[in-house]
Amino acid sequence: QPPTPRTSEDAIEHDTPAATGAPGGHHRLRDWVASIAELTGPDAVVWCDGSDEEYDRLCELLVSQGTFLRLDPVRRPRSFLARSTPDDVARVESRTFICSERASDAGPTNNWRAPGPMRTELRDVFAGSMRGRVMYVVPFSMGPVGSPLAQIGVEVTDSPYVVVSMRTMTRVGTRVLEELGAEGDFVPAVHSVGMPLVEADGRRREDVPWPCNALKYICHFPETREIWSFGSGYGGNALLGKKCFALRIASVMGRDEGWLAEHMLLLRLTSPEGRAFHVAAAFPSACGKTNLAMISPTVAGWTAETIGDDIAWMRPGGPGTDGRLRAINPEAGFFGVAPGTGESTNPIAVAMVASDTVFTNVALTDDGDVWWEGLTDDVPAHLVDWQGEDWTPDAGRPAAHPNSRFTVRADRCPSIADSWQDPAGVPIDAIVFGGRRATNVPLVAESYDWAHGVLMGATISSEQTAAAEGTVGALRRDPFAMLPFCGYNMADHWDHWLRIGEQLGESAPRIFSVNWFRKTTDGTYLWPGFGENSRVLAWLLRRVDGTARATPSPVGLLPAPGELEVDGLGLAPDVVDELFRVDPAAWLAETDDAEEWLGRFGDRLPAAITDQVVRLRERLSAA
Ligand code: GTP
Ligand code: SPV
Ligand code: MN
Repeated sequence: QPPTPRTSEDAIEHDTPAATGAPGGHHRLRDWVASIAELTGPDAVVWCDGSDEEYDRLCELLVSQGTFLRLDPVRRPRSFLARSTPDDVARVESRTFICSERASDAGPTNNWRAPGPMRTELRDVFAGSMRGRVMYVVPFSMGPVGSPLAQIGVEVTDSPYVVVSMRTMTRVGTRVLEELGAEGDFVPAVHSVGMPLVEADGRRREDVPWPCNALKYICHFPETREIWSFGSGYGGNALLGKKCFALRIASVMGRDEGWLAEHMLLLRLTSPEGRAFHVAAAFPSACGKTNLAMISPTVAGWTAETIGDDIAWMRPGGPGTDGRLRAINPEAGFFGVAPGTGESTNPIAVAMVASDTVFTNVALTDDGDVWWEGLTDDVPAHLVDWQGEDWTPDAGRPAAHPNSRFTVRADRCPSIADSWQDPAGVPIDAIVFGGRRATNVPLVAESYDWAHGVLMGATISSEQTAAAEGTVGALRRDPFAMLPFCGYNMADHWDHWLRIGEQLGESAPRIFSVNWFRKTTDGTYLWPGFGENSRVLAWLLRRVDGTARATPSPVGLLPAPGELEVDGLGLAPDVVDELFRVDPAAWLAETDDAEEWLGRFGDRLPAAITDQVVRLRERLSAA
């Protein structure tokens, strides 16, 4: 049912919007919210309390507006399907800007814009952008409320879809305002879908199920720690606690304050002897973080528990602690890729989304449930695809968008660790870097030392996925899996890592590289992946506890013959050889390419990285 049409007089009456649920104490927060309302001109301002009632009410509203379709309450309780417009399905890296005072602080891998002109441009696009809509104020905590590692943000948005998603993905509401008190610091984050319901001439227009704007801006001001996002309703563009705050802004905070904000999953593994390890792993978007975070180990005696699937904030322990690197998951939910998530690949995620989940851009079954490629082996004979069109298996196009997603609270995850909300974080034993590489990169390699590990992270390359706009399959460098997410000069980020390594000294985690995606010449994966990746984890954690052997190779330490448990996989010996084959000629070419790419950073490139490239070349030439 569309909203009741109103007249221009109504809009004028609402120019000083009524504020519901406004807090008393924090004047800076109240003044900022009032200034955004004045700029954007909503009908009303609603302060969100984060309650279940509020969540249910907004879901009902989304159903009545046609944004949400309620799924069958027996097959998929308390769950909804949203369909975006076809041009708002992924992050827009070309419209993502870092507006630091100096261009050199954004570095060659970010789109830089001067803050002054960008502010002027943003004032123009945001002026009146919420007319006819409600502006929601969403106070949120990244990290357990009150944890010394947590940070607070406030997102104002004209999208109820964003409010319910933020409620799932972060800790929202009154308890956050209490924590903020009267003077607490917060990151201000402004979001508008950019489709006012009152035109400039005062005429009211009807809303659409997925409002957005062809013009998009995802802007970050690192010095003032502000976020402005316009024109998109999609996850990474609109849920501003996630990539915008927890990575781009937080990486700058971490640089200034001595900690790390990384695009990493967090996993707790327990060995057959009962020793617990914690692994942090960085893979580019849609390269397997959620899957690894929810792994069901196939190696006898090992168990795995999930702590986070996308972002880790890590800090060297302060005085009074053991001095190790401690990590929290700043999020409270999972925004995961649906396609490829099935009973055989990720049964934990399948169980996790059995209820209480919002699905975006997946297909709808005839009995009111959801489906996507890879959910089941047999394909339903009829579906409604992600664009709302009839679909049959011979349609010649996927039923679910390749970047379709589920949004669900972390506590719905059957493998969630008891310690996932530990305010002190968990101590990290191993850091893993990976990408999607059909050739060259071995299944697993251990770095020779911390600086070599930083080179491994700095030179991650991966075939482009559907998680951002661009040509799927094209090879691109994605250092630390942070190419689209580092809020400052990437070379300074490596320098920051080198310093943290020095600070950690003997207690530093070991660093490894992995690649689950190596292929045969005819294009099939050499490694079974998913649960079998536990075999690789078991080896690398055995390295941490000093019980597994390795052999040197030019690119790192590889499992010594027989040390990687491959029994029962039915892999031919030449497949295992191929998984670990390091072709010096191909690697020298790869190193040329990496060096040329590193050259873009000029004299910001840390000397230790240049030195590591020299050593890599020496090892390759000697091979
Ligand atoms: P973002 O949420 O975009 O950051 O993605 P992610 O890194 O969490 O990736 P995710 O775990 O959702 O996996 C993305 C795609 O890779 C899915 O289609 C998975 O099925 C597939 N995938 C994950 N792990 C493996 C693996 O070990 N082997 C193979 N072949 N595919 C995998
Ligand atoms: C990614 O692209 O890395 C994601 C999805 O995790 S988004 O939240 O859109 O960034
Ligand atoms: Mn991600």
